[in-house]
Amino acid sequence: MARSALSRPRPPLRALVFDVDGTLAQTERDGHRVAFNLAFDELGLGWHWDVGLYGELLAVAGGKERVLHYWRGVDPQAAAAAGAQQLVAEVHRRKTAHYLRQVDAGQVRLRGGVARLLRQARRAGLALAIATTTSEANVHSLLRANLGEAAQGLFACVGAGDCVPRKKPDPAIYLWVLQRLGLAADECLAFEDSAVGLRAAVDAGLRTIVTPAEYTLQQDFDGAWAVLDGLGEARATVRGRVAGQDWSGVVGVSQLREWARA
Ligand code: XBP
Ligand code: MG
Repeated sequence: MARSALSRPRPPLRALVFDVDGTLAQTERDGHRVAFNLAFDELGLGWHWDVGLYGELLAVAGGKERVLHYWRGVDPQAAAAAGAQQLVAEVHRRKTAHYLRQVDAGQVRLRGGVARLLRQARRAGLALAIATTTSEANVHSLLRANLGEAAQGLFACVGAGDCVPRKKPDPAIYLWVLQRLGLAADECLAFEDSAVGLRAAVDAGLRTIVTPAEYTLQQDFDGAWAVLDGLGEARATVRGRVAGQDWSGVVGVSQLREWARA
């Protein structure tokens, strides 16, 4: 009798797919938020996103979408007027330039264990990919500033920003990445930091490891395969829950292969 899909063994792990903001680095509070405020000041908009307000606005993924959402809240008429989209685009262009300057100056560092795991995964023959809402230029700068020119060759595929029409929590960016990789969801693991990102990854069928970031610590990660403090380093193990069980250690390739098979 043919085996049912339910009893079919899971295929071996082939790729790791990483979110960027919050997952690779804590970019939001002191990076993107500051850059948005500089752009608002330059354009004389009289807007300021403080730390608390920005945390609420992060519910809307995508910088342009976040600006428009905020504008609709403070001045719905102006936000609906002709030319509103151009202003949003100009805010975002300036904001991106400010953010890139910070990243290129080395002010945004990768989270602990990220560089180690990326290198270890490549050495072990796993493909690496990015699935993010942020703009593609931000991703390349962050990787180059932290990993040097070698970053170029590390990733098989970078899914970013407007390469799909709908941003997270829609699964489109993860489905785009899977298609580019030519892999099925059960051959990959995703890494996310937020409930919005987790939704996107899970709806694309990916088993997901969540490492909450400064803005997402209190969120609900129902549906995650694992929720961990971070990825860990040799002398800095992390703790968390994996498949409903307590776990502590350092996230490495052999551990990920085991989790992917489970
Ligand atoms: C996070 C986002 C982004 C950033 C800002 O993306 O939602 O909008 O806050 O970047 P992710 P942009 O967690 O998916 O990496 O202004 O370039 O959108
Ligand atoms: Mg994120």
